[in-house]
Amino acid sequence: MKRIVSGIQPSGTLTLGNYIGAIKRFVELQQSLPDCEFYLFVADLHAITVPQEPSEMRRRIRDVAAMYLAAGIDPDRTVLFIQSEVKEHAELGYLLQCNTYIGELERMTQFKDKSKKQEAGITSALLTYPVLMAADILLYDADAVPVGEDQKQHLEICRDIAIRFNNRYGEFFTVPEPLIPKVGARIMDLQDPARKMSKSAESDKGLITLYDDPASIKRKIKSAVTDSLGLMNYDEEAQPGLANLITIYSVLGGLSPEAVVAKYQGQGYAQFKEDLGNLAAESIGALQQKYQEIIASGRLDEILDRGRDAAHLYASRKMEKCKRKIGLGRIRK
Ligand code: ATP
Ligand code: LTN
Repeated sequence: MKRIVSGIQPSGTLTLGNYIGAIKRFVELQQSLPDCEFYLFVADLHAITVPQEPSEMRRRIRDVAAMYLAAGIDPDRTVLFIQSEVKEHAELGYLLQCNTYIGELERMTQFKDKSKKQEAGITSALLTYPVLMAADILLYDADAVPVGEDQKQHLEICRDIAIRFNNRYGEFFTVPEPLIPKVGARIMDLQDPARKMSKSAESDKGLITLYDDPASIKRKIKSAVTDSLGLMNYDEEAQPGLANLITIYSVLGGLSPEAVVAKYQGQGYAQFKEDLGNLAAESIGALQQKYQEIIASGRLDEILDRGRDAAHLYASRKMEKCKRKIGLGRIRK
């Protein structure tokens, strides 16, 4: 049976970018692929590669899990769990580090970007971040990994690590395919369309979070940077701000970008922005309502316990085999 695996860091407040690029996509796959198994986790071990306030982090871990469920993750279809509760992730991460070169990690753009942002105290775990991510994926023999565009390079190194391991020790890991959406793989900052909308951005002006109230969502969309051409086109190069808004409309409204362009052809941006503001406020409002229901239901812990046990069962078996393959441990007489 094919397995699909993904994760999100509890490194800040979830954004519309996370929802469109990753969460919504995962839910759609879960609904459209009845023959696949799904594993989805809160990547808390990844979040601590940069400083986090402990009590904040603990709250966000629950928030991310609850938001996944609010978005339509079905705990009977998807094994939903917290990464740090399945110790094999860290364990396999170490074994894979022994098959990864410093040079290839130093070339990762996310490492370069994140270490540039920090003046001092760049942790060694920030460098080895993609190796832990490879462990998350290879531990479950994932066939496919749905992520946004920014994770493409990490998926490539994961594939390289798997292939290298298989060449060295014999076929063992499944080499995964990235699943990157055609539309919505990279939602941009509303104030700076050259930058990715990111939950760890310094200012929240250009990002819509999944906790924003309707008035702020509408305000942020209204003040989103566009251009002075006043022409409804889907052109990421020449009109990046507008293209970003069209993308958001397209995904939330279930229309192709071309259909959105056609719908607003000949009109200025104001009406389009107003409608998009309403659409986004409505979609996020519905999510928030479900989120409150999940929190109030008191089911979260039971779901996460079940997820942890199921994930651990798979992971521990794979890990045992992996150690044997490498030659660790003793020979049983
Ligand atoms: P950080 O800014 O702390 O690095 P992030 O917002 O990039 O975090 P991640 O937890 O790293 O979020 O990513 C979770 C998932 O959301 C990944 O699959 C990632 O590709 C996707 N994602 C993140 N930002 C965007 C975006 N702006 N557009 C589309 N997908 C995104
Ligand atoms: N690094 C990812 C989060 C993540 C992930 C994974 C995604 C950690 N482990 C395994 C897919 C599969 C990110 O989106 N920043």
